Amino acid sequence: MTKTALITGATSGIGKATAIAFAKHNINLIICGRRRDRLETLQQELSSLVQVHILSFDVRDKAAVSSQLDSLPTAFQNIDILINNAGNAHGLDTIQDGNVDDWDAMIDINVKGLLYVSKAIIPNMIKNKSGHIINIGSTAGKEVYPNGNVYCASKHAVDAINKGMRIDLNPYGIRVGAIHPGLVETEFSNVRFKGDDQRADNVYKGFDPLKPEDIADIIAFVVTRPYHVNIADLIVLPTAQASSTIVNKDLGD
Ligand code: NDP
Ligand code: 8X3
Repeated sequence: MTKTALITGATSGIGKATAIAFAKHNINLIICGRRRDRLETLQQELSSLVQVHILSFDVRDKAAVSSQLDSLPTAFQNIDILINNAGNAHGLDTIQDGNVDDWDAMIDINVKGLLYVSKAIIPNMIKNKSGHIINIGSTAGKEVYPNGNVYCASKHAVDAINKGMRIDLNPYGIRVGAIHPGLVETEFSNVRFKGDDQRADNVYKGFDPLKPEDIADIIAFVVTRPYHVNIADLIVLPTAQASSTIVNKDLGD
């Protein structure tokens, strides 16, 4: 039977690439993000392959998350796969120079937003005794790097929530796993550096970073394994990257 996936953060980067990969695997889509125009363009692009529904909301808005998910058309109410992907870093500062609004954004989006969306979708998975949740963490959820403090904390929280979800949903046969990418060239650094695109571009200069499609391919592989196989935790790095702080730029791009 055709499955339905809800992807948060589908307007850009990893989420958008995952929507495209899923459409090629004949998985119906609920694509989410704040930039509705981008969702509409993606819907047009993919609707010849699968059914695509748009939900435009800010994951920080608890009421909007629950009302949007409560208002899904019948054909989209049974969500088999949840990709908790929406998130970003805001700023790259020492803890003493950190901006409190940036801290709020990262905790509210990357942690609380993921929880709000999950809270709305898990009950139906429990009822079905079936479902698959993939949480997009980060290498920043496995190690802390200079100036990464609160972003790293938010992704460590995703790592812990992923493990907690897997334990608590185990009685219901729900698959839960996380994918933790290293450096992926998306709009991530443009957001982190608040529109300083040159600084953002420099992050990915001098080596061959991951592309969003690399992560999307892996997510598609994970969700298409036989149901008794749960890929629980996966770190994916560009070959040039050994850790958050060690990137070999001698190889070139
Ligand atoms: P992008 O900036 O390209 O995409 C971020 C996505 O998140 C957008 O679709 C954006 O949609 C959505 N989003 C951000 N804030 C909100 C919000 N408040 N409400 C709803 N949606 C929101 O970055 P990536 O694709 O790289 O990031 C996707 C995930 O991957 C994030 O969780 C990130 O932390 C993680 N990651 C990224 C890595 C990288 O190097 N790029 C490495 C490791 C992990 P919109 O703005 O339209 O709302
Ligand atoms: C994004 C990768 O290294 O900027 O999570 O934290 S990094």
